[in-house]
Amino acid sequence: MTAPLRAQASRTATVAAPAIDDLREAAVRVLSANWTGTHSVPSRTLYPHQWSWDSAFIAIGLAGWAPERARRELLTLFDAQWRDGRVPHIVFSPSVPEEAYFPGPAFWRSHEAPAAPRAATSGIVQPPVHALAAWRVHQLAPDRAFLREIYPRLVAQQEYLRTHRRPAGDGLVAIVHPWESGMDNSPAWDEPLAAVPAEPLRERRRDITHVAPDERPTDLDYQRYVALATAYRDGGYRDDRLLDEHAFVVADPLFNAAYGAAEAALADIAAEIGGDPCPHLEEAEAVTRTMVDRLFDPARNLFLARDLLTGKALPVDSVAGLIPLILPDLPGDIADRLIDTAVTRFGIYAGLPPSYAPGGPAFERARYWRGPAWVNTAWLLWHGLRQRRAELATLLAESIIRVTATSGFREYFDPFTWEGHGCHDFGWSAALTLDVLDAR
Ligand code: 2M8
Repeated sequence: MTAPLRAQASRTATVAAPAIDDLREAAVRVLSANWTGTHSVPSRTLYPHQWSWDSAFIAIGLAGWAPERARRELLTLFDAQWRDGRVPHIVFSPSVPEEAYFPGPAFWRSHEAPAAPRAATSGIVQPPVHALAAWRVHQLAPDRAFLREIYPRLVAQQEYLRTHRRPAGDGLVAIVHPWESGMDNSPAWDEPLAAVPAEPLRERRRDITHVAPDERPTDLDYQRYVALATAYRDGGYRDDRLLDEHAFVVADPLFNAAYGAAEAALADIAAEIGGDPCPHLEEAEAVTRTMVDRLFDPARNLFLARDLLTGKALPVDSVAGLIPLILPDLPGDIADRLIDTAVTRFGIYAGLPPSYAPGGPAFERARYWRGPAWVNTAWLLWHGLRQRRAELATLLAESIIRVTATSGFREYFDPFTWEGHGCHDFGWSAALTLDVLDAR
């Protein structure tokens, strides 16, 4: 463990009961303020539309006290599902002006794509954590009618990934943009992104009008993000020649773990509504096996992303490499090795896991996904640890509570001091705090 993480280990005081009540009320206030009537925004300032994986996490936090909203959150997102099954990473609100977020609907031009829905959306996806969320919402507020409504849409989401996004034919789902990973400027993307030609931005970035530039991706990153999205859009968002025509094609362990965990959740959902869980269980098992074969690095005791254009593993200690702990079929010995890494290199005894392991050459404690700790990755790890190492899961839940009680529902946090960064009143920080509070 690094020195600052060891220093942090002394912070074991639990949050007192009145403070817990305040925290719960504050979380509900944030989620109420971010609710638009049909869905939630991640942040009223920085992210004024509906984001895909944010909505899944937010639905989980709504389920305990506003279950009707939780279900509406997910159903609104899936109303914007494309006819090919893809669930877009952003659904744009018509009432929000174009200049509020870049790149907005005029950039993505989804209505020109043959499979697009009526709503204006982006054309890329995010980690498919929605089946997991739908199942959790049902566990917290049982409603079979909701499960029956959402199940075919969740199946179509998986089907899109299975049939359109496995370009290498090796069973791994590919992402075609760093934004699809949800961990946009993770150091894991530095190498593949360096091969993407940067083009000068024609539009002004809006993110750095809300948040300090040194907490966000650089201009060079943005130039490449926009170049990649432009190329995908100009190709009609087609996926048939990705390995020949696209400049960024990567298998990410977090994304693939979400895909596998979604199949396991679909098995539960299918069983609950009288469907057949078997195909889902088989697919969950198959993707777990493939991930262990292709992405697990026994020297690092961590799953690594793989660049599918070069075939090379990307040797970066990202928290994404621990997320396969959410796969129910992950072999026990691999899980133990991941847990060891989570404790020794990501310090989860002492706080939330940093997005990138401290000590690595790209580590920055305040810049977005290059070191800071995030509540959603901590929650995914908590979820993965609950059945395997209950005492560690409890510690992680207490850390989520202590960090948000100390610093508020910020977007992300310094992994050593817990100072908050990014925007305030951030949806999934509030929602997932509520979930771990309810699970106590
Ligand atoms: C961040 O990503 C968006 C682009 O999708 C951005 O920076 O503008 C990421 O943290 C992503 O994971 C998240 O879903 C989104 C909204 O919270 O913000």
